[in-house]
Amino acid sequence: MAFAPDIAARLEEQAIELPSWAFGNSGTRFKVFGTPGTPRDPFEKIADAAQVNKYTALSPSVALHIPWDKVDDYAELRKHAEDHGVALGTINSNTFQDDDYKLGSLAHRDDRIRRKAIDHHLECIDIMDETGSRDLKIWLADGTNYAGQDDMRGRQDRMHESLQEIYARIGENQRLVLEYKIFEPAFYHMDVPDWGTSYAQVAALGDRATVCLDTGHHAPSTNIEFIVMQLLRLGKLGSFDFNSRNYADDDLIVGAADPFQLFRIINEVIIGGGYGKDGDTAFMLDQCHNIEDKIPGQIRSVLNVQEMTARALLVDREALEAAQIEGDVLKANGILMDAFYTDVRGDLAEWRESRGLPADPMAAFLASGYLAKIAEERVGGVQAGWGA
Ligand code: PSV
Ligand code: MN
Ligand code: MN
Repeated sequence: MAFAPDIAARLEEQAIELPSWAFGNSGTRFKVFGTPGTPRDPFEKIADAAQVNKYTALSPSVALHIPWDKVDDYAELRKHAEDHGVALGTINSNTFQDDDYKLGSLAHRDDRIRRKAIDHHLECIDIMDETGSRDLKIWLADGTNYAGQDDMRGRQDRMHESLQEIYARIGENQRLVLEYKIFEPAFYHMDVPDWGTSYAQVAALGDRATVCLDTGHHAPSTNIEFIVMQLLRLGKLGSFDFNSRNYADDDLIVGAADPFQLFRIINEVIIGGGYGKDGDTAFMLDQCHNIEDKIPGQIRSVLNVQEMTARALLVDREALEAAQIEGDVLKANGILMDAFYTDVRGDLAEWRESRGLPADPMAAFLASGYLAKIAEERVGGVQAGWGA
């Protein structure tokens, strides 16, 4: 049985941005395992990311991380991406790998260091103007390790002032997206630990400032779909960083640890109007592939998101609402579970073929010989920003 035409059409609206850093080698503090053919520069990362889109048509853009993806000529990088059938997407800033930022960046007490961190973000916006990117994504490592180490309120106030200066430079068609994270690298408090803090900070800036929800950045057992609902309700869910976690910020393949949670999250995005061409919520991946091949890892990831999106689109909304009005708890829950338990893999294969895509993108990519080709051509690939 093929998808109903309305569902088939809605699936076409799916776009999942890939992180450039997923294509570099990464690892843990214990070891970084290299992969043959790892990209040596941003141009090669984009070429690899374009492979994912080529076989799935799900990932039309690539996020960059500055300075990891710094180049002399961004117009050239943009052209290179377009030649490979993808666009340059979100620009991620980085104020966590410089000695100056040991005690913070945008929230730092020292004017000089705050200035340096603000200037880095202004530079990122200049880059966005050249790459045609809409979003500046800010994730801050700022925080403290010990009670009493610093005045938490003062840090919040300084961060607000810094963000205001950055926001003032954000263009009419651009957005500032502030990501939160419960802990790490700071272990006593983070300056943006949760959605409420991120919301309070972006709400104080204006309409073009929103929240980024990274699925790996919560305490265990947090009801993430509730946060999704609330941020959409408030018009502030700018983007997702999708990944899976079992323990901390694991950055594993999205949908690997808990596909049901991914289904519930996407279900709330659809209900809240964040999905597809009418929605303002960007789907992105934020993952690292420590032991698996990177391109296949990304292919698996976007297919997982597509699969849970298809299942969430299948929810019988009318029947669900009727059951809710009746107060029929088990019926309502059953309707949702019916959609979740539907095996959509055959229908998705058919959907792809009808659009000139391979029914099995992973098999088609593996058969293409691309991995062997890059392994031969590229020597000395780079480490992503993460790892040892
Ligand atoms: C650090 O936790 C992090 O994984 C954040 O999720 C950012 O999005 C990402 O790094 C890239 O800066
Ligand atoms: Mn993230
Ligand atoms: Mn993270």
